[in-house]
Amino acid sequence: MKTNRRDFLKLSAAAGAVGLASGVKASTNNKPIVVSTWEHGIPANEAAWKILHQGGKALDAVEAGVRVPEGDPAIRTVGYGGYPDANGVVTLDACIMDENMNCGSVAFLQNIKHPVSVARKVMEDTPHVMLVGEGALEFAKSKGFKEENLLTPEAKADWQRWLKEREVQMINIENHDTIGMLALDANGDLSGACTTSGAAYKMHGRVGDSPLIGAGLYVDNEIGAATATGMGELMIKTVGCHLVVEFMRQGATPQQACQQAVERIATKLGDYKAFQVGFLALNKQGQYGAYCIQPGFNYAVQDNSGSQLIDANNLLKG
Ligand code: SD4
Repeated sequence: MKTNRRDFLKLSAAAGAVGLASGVKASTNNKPIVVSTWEHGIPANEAAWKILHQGGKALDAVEAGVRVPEGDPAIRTVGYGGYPDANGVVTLDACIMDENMNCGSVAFLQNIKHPVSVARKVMEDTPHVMLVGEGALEFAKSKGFKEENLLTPEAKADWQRWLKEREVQMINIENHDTIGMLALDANGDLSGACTTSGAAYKMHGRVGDSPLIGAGLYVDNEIGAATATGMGELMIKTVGCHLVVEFMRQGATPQQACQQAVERIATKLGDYKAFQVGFLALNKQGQYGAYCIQPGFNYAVQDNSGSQLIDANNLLKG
């Protein structure tokens, strides 16, 4: 059997997992480290690691990291090349949060390839946290971002096929891949970023959890950070990432905290089995963990011991 890069990474993750016990390293001070959602987290982490391993800031690392899938047309769920909404329009959601509770966010942003960098400008150059739609676009242009068409011919063809059948797309197992990234730098500071084109063929105007501080991303530099992927409505209803961080504050490991947040969703929301939700968390000590509803969610980790892709444990053991 041919072993491809993905299999190799999985194998190395499995080997590492013996000593890892869900991301709990022997050392309680594992820094720098970067973790991110899904397989496309591997090249994204590589970009973040270039900054982190030279002693750079977590904030710079997460921005540089998530820009990789944002700019990659082959990644159909983030930035350029992302699936459009039901009207055939690519609308992007992103946010970023630093170690001082500063945060910035954009939602329903169109024609800008790197929404995370616009979110950072909102954070740094305005008194606000969130800009949406036309206002966000105007702001981005005023900061020198160039407007460009984000709908690739491949994404357009998929949308045209979808138009014929108009099947409602649920975010379940295959059709999602938001990138959420969390980093702890050599200085011991945490930051996070999250960016997505959202649910494929969503209603025009729909905004998910990814740009919402507390739902799709949360960072508390005393405790830890969390990000999410999957059916955003479930994270919004439970303020999921804030919940994960609060569980860590109460003493849970990142792994336990993610599990408890998924269990909260399962307890509170009757329809949870139809959807996928995955949480990923990193604490102040550099311990990490993840948990999801359905099998299939994985996450990428890069630290001084190398790069790994790890399958998250799930509620509905498949
Ligand atoms: C959303 N949470 O818009 C995003 C989609 C997603 O992996 O995570 N996809 O609801």
